[in-house]
Amino acid sequence: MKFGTLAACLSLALGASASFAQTTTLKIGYATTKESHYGVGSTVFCDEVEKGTQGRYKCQQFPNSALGGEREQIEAVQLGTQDLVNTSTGPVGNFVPEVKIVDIPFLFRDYDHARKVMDGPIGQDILAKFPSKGIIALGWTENGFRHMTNSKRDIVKPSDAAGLKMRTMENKVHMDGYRTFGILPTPMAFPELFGALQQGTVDGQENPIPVILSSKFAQVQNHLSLTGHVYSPALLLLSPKVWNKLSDADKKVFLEAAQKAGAAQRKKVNEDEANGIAQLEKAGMKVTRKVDGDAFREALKPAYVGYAKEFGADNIKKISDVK
Ligand code: EAX
Repeated sequence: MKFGTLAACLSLALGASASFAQTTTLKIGYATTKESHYGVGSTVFCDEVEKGTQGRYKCQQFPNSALGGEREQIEAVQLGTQDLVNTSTGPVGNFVPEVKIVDIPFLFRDYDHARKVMDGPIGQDILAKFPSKGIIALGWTENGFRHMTNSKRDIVKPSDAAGLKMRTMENKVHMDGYRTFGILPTPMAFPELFGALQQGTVDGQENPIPVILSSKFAQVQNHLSLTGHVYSPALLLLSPKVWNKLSDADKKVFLEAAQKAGAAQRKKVNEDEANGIAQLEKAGMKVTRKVDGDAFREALKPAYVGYAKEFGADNIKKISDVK
């Protein structure tokens, strides 16, 4: 074959391969529905990555805990058998202990305070702790302020919650705090929760309005108390197996996509907070709006002694002092 013909064939072949660039499909999982705050955030992330990589990276979404509970999915991301998870910090402290400080009850005043901490040096420093544990934290998304639901009674003060068997996340910081309210904490993976509430294996649970809404807990719980006892951050976690193959330009695309996902997820949380309580009331839940927050904070004091020992009183103060 003449040199000229060979060169022409080669350039054709190269041109063809460039236009049929390899498409990688990323598996992303989360606990709730595609229409929920996690679904909104995950969809924005996926759309931005596909756009920013000219289609070289696409997502396949697995909502509704299709890939298992959050702990299971985090393990799969660490192992590389799952590419991404959009997860609450609930079980994350078992992988990256530095995360646990943000799970302390009544640590955050409101959404503005929480978002400022996560987006500021404290929150960003926590993200930097993940790579050494075999996980890439692309950014903070959001689950929301957690409220208590149960099938037995209104909860206004801790003594109303005392004796209730409440499902909790697999999170020692939460469980130590809830015990001071007299609650009997029962750690359980999220996929088992609806059934446990339906069968009465547990009396109640605690979750943000967006989760209570999208998981239709009004079907199995008739009391909602707006305790707001914990701010539940969430994270977009990526497998290092994917990250290490990315060009610097694609890494930037992934990080920017995570920022946009976090903003979209927070916006959906705002919307659910604004409209969700009325929807839950309409669905039959009796809502206690006036909760004695001071009584809960007072009850929590013994747990704070343990938190100060574990995380350092100064580090806790650094978070509460963020204005
Ligand atoms: O992240 O397990 C929980 O209660 C979480 O809030 C839920 O899976 C959403």
